[in-house]
Amino acid sequence: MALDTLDLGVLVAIVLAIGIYFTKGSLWGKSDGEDVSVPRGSSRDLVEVLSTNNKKALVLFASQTGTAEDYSHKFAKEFQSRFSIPTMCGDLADYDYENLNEIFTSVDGFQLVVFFTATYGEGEPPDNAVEFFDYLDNECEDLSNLKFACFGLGNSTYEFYNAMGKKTVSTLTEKGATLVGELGLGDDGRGTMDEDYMAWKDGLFDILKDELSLEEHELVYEAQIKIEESVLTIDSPEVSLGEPDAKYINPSQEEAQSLTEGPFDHTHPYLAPITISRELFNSDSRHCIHAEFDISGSNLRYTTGDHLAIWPSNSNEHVFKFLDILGLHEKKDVVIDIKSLDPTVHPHIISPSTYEAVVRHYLEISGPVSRQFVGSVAQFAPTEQAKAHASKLGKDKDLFYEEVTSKYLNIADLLHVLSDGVKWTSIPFAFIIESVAHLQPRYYSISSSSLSDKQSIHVTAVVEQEKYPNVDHIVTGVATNLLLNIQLAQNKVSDVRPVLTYDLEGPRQKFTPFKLPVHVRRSTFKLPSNPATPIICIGPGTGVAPFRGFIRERVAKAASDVSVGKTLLFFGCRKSNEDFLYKDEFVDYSKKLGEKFELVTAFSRETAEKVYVQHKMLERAKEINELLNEGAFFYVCGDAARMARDVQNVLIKIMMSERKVTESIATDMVKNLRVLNRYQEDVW
Ligand code: FMN
Repeated sequence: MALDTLDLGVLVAIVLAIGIYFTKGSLWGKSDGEDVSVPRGSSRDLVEVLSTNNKKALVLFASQTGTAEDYSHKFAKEFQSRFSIPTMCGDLADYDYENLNEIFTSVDGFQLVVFFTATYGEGEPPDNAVEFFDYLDNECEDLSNLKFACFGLGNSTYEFYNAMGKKTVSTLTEKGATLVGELGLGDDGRGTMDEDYMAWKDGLFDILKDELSLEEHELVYEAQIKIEESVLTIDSPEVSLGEPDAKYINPSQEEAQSLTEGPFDHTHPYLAPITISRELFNSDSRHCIHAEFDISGSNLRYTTGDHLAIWPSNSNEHVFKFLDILGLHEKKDVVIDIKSLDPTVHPHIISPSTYEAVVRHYLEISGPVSRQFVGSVAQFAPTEQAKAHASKLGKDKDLFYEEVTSKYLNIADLLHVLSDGVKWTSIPFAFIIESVAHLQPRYYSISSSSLSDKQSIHVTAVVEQEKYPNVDHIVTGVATNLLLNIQLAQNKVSDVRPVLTYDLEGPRQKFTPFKLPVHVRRSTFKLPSNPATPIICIGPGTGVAPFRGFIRERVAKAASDVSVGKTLLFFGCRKSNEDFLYKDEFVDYSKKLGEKFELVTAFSRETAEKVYVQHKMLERAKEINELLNEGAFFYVCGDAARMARDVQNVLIKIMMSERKVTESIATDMVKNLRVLNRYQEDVW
């Protein structure tokens, strides 16, 4: 199951989620920046870095999967440009915070700190911000000099909506800091993140003009990086053709060792062979892929319930359409050097590289376009008509929704429509790199058990291919269609024509045969430490993925004579003969676990009335209550928007009817289960 939204290039908060706070600092290593006064990583002292680089404003991001990071870069660039205030953008994990309060007194002319804060888990900070919030809670005493603004990134379908943005504001103000403007709340759940950001940013800029007496200028693109075409060729050994990181290009002995030894993380993935892949659906139009990544011979480790990050590349169709509309098709193999013009700006791209490699491996080209992008690309339009149309779309929220968002246009589609196919040859490639979001890894709940499948990691991914009414193309996800292509090629399936095709060989054929870069993200979604504890699992669709891992773990335990508690699994899909994932396997698990395993199924399209897992839960109210009384853990995995919330409401209902308590007491009981970690969610 995928946890990534960007995958679909669309929708929802996390029709799957994804991958990562993605500070691929190491990827920058190969390019020579210009006169870097305080190179990245050399100082964690904010006052020193800001002073040395003559910066007067600071944007910091708390980001897990890169969205807050992308917005913070965008903001820093626009703020600098609009107000002529040199602005630095930084990762919260890269600095110490002891002198946060002194910035305003020690850095001459310093104006403002802006936080971009995403929320994870049950209202928790992204990994890169854990230390920062620890510092605020436990060490920080005084922030009375600090003037700050904050934009929170969250999803209103989660119980702890934007909890970390809210916490940033409440904690900083408690310590005496002054909030400028209001906390911005970006909501992935309603799909309005971009508009929420624009509204907050415009409001903040108005306030800043008044409160800080800042003078606003017309927004003109100022490059922070420089692109130079190189004398090197695509065959030069030092050129990156999209290798997952610099160590993969031309590894020294030590680097070669790290390719199997790790450590593996968001800066350095393991290139894992997919040894087995298969189709799980029985359907002409829908696909779900089971893929097994071999981790033997590597130090990549996982525990049951973790997530696998898959680093995708873009499809041939998207890459060529994108290069074509920029007029770069003929030059796709030309080698370019990417250099920073600002020592604090670090493009996450290994260079030298080629135009094609950059587009294929680093840019999020198949996802939705932001209104800000359209407004700013207008200045490079090839015709007056395209320019006027792009500027209008950039300014008109409703028109933009009607003509772009609701039609699921990506950047290349939109440029094509705006200019009627005339190539946009005047867009500087530096602008493209600086303005297009970075391609992020996609996260999948691991569907294997680290006990029974020590040498392999399994994922279960439904292929994102949506046909919406009034949209003339199929909206596709990046990573899941790549997995489909691998499955078709690996099993030599010739009667399925994929919507997208990919370069499966990868840079310098390094991905042959069937390898993909991956790393593991630890999760808190875990089995009880005592295997005898009963568990209730609600996992419709690909939400069943982690529960397959849980069950395999219990089967392995039972096989070595450990007593295991009951596993009651609720699974739902459309039809028993179409999308019933792992149908045969469950029969096998039943044989092995006997009465300790029970599968309850809900098939939504087999009866006149739709039946979902929630309905089946109600039918089993008595048993659910009894298991909870025996100390059962309750798990939910799948769609956050509707299912997870409905499941919680149904559980409250069950508590009310079975325990004869009021709604408010039942609600508290469920809350209490969460506090005790006996109610866990892995939702997107
Ligand atoms: N948003 C919330 O408001 N509250 C949450 O508790 C929450 N938990 C999440 C858990 C997971 C596994 C994922 C994938 C997202 C969650 N979100 C939650 C939504 C993210 O905060 C939101 O998608 C944000 O844009 C991600 O920013 P990032 O890409 O910078 O990490």
